[in-house]
Amino acid sequence: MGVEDEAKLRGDALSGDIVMGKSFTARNAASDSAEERRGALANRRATSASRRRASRPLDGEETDSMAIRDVAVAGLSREQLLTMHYEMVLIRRFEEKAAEEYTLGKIGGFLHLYIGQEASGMGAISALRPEDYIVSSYREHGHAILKGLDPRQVMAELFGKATGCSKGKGGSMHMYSSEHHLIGGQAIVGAQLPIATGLGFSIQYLEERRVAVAFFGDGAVDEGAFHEALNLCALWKLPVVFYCENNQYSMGMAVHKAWSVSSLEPRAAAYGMPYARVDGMDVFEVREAMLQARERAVSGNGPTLIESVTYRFRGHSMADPAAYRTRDEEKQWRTTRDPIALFERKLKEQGLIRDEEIRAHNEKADALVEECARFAEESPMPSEDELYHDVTVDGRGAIAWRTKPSTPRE
Ligand SMILES: Cc1ncc(C[n+]2csc(CCOP(=O)(O)OP(=O)(O)O)c2C)c(N)n1
Ligand SMILES: [Mg+2]
Repeated sequence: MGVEDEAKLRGDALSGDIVMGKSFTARNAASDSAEERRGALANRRATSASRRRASRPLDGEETDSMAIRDVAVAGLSREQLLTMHYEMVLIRRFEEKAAEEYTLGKIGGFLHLYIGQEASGMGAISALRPEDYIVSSYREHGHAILKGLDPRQVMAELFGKATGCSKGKGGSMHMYSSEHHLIGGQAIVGAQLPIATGLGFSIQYLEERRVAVAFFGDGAVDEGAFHEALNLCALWKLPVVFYCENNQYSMGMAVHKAWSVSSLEPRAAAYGMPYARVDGMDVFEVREAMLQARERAVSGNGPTLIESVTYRFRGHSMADPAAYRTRDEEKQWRTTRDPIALFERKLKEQGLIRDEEIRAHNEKADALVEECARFAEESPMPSEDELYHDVTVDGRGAIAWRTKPSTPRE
């Protein structure tokens, strides 16, 4: 993708914030009919979809005719590696589509994209088992999909619809699925660390063989909750993995301006905890570290702190023009460290993927995210009654009382 395309995308993202406000309403009011609006929407979506396809960089030589080898890499079969490639493409496409829908006013609230961090999520979650818990931040759409949630339900949640994974009541920052053991996206920076600690305690208490993984950003390590969680987990040898996705910025604050040390190693050492620093743009490196941390945890040897060094390619949220860093810095990362392009290059070097397979994955992901948006659009809004459901575990408490048929609400 050229810098100009990126600038255009950024422009779109920014105009999205305006679109959410007055100008969107004005344009809607001016439009002659609902049908006309739907047509305009479809056209805009189609244009953006083709721009997304056109902008996807293919890395390296054309390999359509190359001989494919069916060898395992890092213990992963070609089939598994291709699935990982597809899933990384899918979560990027999903976010691009979400950005587009946000600019169209279909998604309310904030929207934090995971673009650029795909290998960090894929490597980590591929090392986990379905029964393992994960707790994440508000930048969790990719985590949710990689953990097995249906992308349609994730998109519907973004749209605030009843078919969303949190019944439309959570939105972008609160994806949740007890079935997939995703114990939430958390909007409070650092909240996921004590929650993972609690999950770790329950795993140990119930003598289960699984782990709880907290996914958090570099900003969360300056919260008191980080220190409380690490201390208790280390003291009680709880089966927890602390996975810091250091994308080098917390909102507009660069890590080197916020940390008095250059890595999290001293902080892990403060709690006598094993530590690993990995290249978050390298799926294999991340996966290996998470496999080791998981093994340590389920063997009763306690928690690990992993620092995955990565980069978010977009602003903190759709509302952020990222004025605190240079376009050159972003370009450098996008053109030389794109985690999907790096993975493709590795697979090509090993003779494990053809360009036609890369293209097919992109097309399949594009088709799926279009379907997700259609599904979300056509889904109903939650009913008013939903406000009172899932609020207390056992139906007791003030809110449950207020919803008793015999109790007037006002
Ligand atoms: C306790 C708390 N303090 C401040 C905020 C406001 N806030 C939202 S996101 C954010 C930055 C967090 O950055 P980081 O942890 O690096 O995660 P990233 O956004 O980079 O994934 C801040 C300060 C908040 N949500 N919660
Ligand atoms: Mg960060």
